[in-house]
Amino acid sequence: MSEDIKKTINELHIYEKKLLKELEANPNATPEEIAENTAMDIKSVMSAAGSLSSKGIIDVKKEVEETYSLTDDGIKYAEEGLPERKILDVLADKKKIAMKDLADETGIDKKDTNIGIGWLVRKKWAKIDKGIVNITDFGKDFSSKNDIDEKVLNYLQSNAEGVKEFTDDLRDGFKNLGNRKNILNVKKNTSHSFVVLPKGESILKEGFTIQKQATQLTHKQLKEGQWKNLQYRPYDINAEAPVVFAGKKHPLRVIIDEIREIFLNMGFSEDNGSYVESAFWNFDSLFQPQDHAAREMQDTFYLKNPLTCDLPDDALVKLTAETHETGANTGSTGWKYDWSEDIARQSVLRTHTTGISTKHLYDFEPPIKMFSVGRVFRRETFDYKHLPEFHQVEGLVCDEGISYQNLLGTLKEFYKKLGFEVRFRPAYFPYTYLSTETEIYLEEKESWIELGGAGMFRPEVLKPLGINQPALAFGLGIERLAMIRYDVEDIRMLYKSDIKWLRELPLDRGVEL
Ligand code: FA5
Repeated sequence: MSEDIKKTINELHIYEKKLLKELEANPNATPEEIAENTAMDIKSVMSAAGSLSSKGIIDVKKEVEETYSLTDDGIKYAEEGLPERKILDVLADKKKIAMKDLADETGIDKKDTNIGIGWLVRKKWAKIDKGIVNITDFGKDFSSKNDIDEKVLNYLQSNAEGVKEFTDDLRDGFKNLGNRKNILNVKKNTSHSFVVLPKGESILKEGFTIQKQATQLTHKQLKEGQWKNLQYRPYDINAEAPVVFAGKKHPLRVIIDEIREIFLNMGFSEDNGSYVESAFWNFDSLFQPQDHAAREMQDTFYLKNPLTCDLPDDALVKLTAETHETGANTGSTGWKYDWSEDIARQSVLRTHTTGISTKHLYDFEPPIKMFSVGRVFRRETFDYKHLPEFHQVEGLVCDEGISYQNLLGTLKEFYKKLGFEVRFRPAYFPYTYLSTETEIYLEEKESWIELGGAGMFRPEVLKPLGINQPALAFGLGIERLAMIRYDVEDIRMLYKSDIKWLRELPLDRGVEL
């Protein structure tokens, strides 16, 4: 204990010491008195007090005292009477007055007439009936005596220096006047007092001397050796410092950049497509029949402008049509329906990034190792794991000898590099066989969440594009990865711009400056 106290004393600033000593001699001293007795300015006294208080050495008590007085309007009302009183005076004589004649009859201005009539009715001194103001019995009663508001008004008028407190009998009137506009003036006076706490008592008991402390060393002091005899105050290296929130990248941007880096390092090259795509590339090139559920309005955003997109060259369109209808040369029987060019021309907001892969296969010769990152759009209802607009990373590898094992290996490697342990589940996509879905376990939801779909492109996809080598492909949701990485239970958090959450995201979770 004593060691602690000694250390605390050592770290006290000279102003803190002066303030403590003064409080020892004069426990009830006000900040102003302390300033005078110690020859410190009041600012230094308050700052030393704040510092002592943060160390639990003294307590700083703050008291706010309010003084009430009348405003100019208040003084006018005290002298001339409140607007409702002026009207009541006339009403006491005439008993009723038409609303329209009120200003003329009472001789008060329009503003006060309106205020007065309001209060007259509220105080039940008068009733208005079909535009006529009639005095009530209650009003007659008050015609010769003051009500509580007027008593307070008079009291304040006779105490021009201001009133700090009202006796019980006046309190309601004071409240009423306070609720009216521009009658009462409130002056606030804040005062501070200090109380020495047990820790402060121990410091005073231990005792200390007040010596001038060196705050800045001069060249001369260093050169001539005077620094050796100076008094220094040790730094408190445990003192709390203000928290600084450095600017940093959005967590979603961070994870996207990380994903790009991983694929580039794994030898993939990057391609990208456009948000607006033809149904041909988004669906038909993927052997999705034209009556497939995913194409329905509830899943896909169809565009009015442009209403349609151009189709690729005739040979590809013709082969795609034949594959859908009969299987063509793919060894498949096809979907057995009449394929429509009009449906293939429809323009859609891409629902996935897989159309980029088929386009890439059409434009480039194997060997191919391509990835692409982008936004996709679906008519989905928001919930904790669904957004109508989200990001996917698409991957494609096409070469002689590529197998389903390569697909699993590639995905495993990718997720491992991101720090995730995933499981694979058999799945179905119209354009792949074998197909799989990767999943990860969500502790909080006690369920598995799907991270992405993948598979080996079917011959019905590859053959029309002129590809004879096998191809693996995958499409992974990025927001879901971010959700897990940043431990958010609801995917919407990523787009909320919740500044508190963004600020507090620790840098060691991979968030970059
Ligand atoms: C596809 O989009 C396929 N194109 C993936 C694919 C590519 C399969 C290549 C085979 C070969 P799916 O609809 O399951 O699959 O979406 C893939 C991932 O996107 C999901 O696993 C999920 O992580 C994410 N995702 C899907 N819908 C949403 C949504 N509404 N909000 C956020 N993420 C979503």
